[in-house]
Amino acid sequence: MKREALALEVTSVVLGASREFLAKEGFVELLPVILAPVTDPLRTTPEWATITAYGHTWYLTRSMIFHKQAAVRVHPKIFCFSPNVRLEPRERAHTGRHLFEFVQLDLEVRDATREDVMDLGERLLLHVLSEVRRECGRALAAWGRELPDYPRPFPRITWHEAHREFGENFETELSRRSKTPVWLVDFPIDQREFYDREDPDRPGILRDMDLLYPEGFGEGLSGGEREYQGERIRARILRQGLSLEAYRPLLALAEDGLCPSAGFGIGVERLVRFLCGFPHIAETRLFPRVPGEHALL
Ligand code: ASN
Repeated sequence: MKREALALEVTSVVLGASREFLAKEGFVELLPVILAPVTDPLRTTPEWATITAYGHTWYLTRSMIFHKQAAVRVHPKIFCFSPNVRLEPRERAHTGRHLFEFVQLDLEVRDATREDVMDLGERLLLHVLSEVRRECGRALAAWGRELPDYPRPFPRITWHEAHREFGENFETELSRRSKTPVWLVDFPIDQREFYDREDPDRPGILRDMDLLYPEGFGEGLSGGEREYQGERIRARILRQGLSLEAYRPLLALAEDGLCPSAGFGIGVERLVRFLCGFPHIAETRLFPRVPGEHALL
């Protein structure tokens, strides 16, 4: 089987197996939001993609984080295959991990803790892995890819421990040395966006996490508990030097009452890249959007 066809089959199993797993867990699927008056601040991606329509500026969704927080007011467990546009700097074309249009499996659970969604994430990932092995194992083996069954729970390391042990490049080093997926937890407050919840018992530390794939495939899942109280959200926006005006829709929602929640997003193409063992993420899409590059179709 050609590599492009293998990527399509693996992607298809990832989508099907995730939907099946989440339905059994009581989740409902939201339709994606592509245009929004407010979207994820993502300070490491400073350029914004917008369109003007009906006299307003609309952002192309960078992540559905605020929509997820709004949606769990309506249903306790929601997920979405969410197309995101992030105008990554051109240099990121060479990381092998960045597309400027990608899809994430984004989910949120009302009244959940970080530990609840970490447990869910492990079970979801292992279910997807076993389905991919079952459906595509032979085709993957023909390309030299064997997928082991990883033991649970996955190991975890705090951001500070990782930093101390592996230095500046800790994420790459940790992923490269690891034989199983590994959780990176407890990011310092200024390393992440304002919506990740500060631990009430440990000021300056967030109740959030990333999951790093083994073999150097890097970060594949990101999430945490959320700030949901208006005062806290306001303080965090100001702490990051952002304008309250820009996040007025979120603050209005918080006034009206947001719920405590936790969730995460898994980059679909990054997961497929890891499962297929491909060096570059562009190989996972028939129509990849590589930062800085144009496309034929
Ligand atoms: N989906 C991520 C989360 O739930 C946010 C993101 O994609 N930036 O935390």
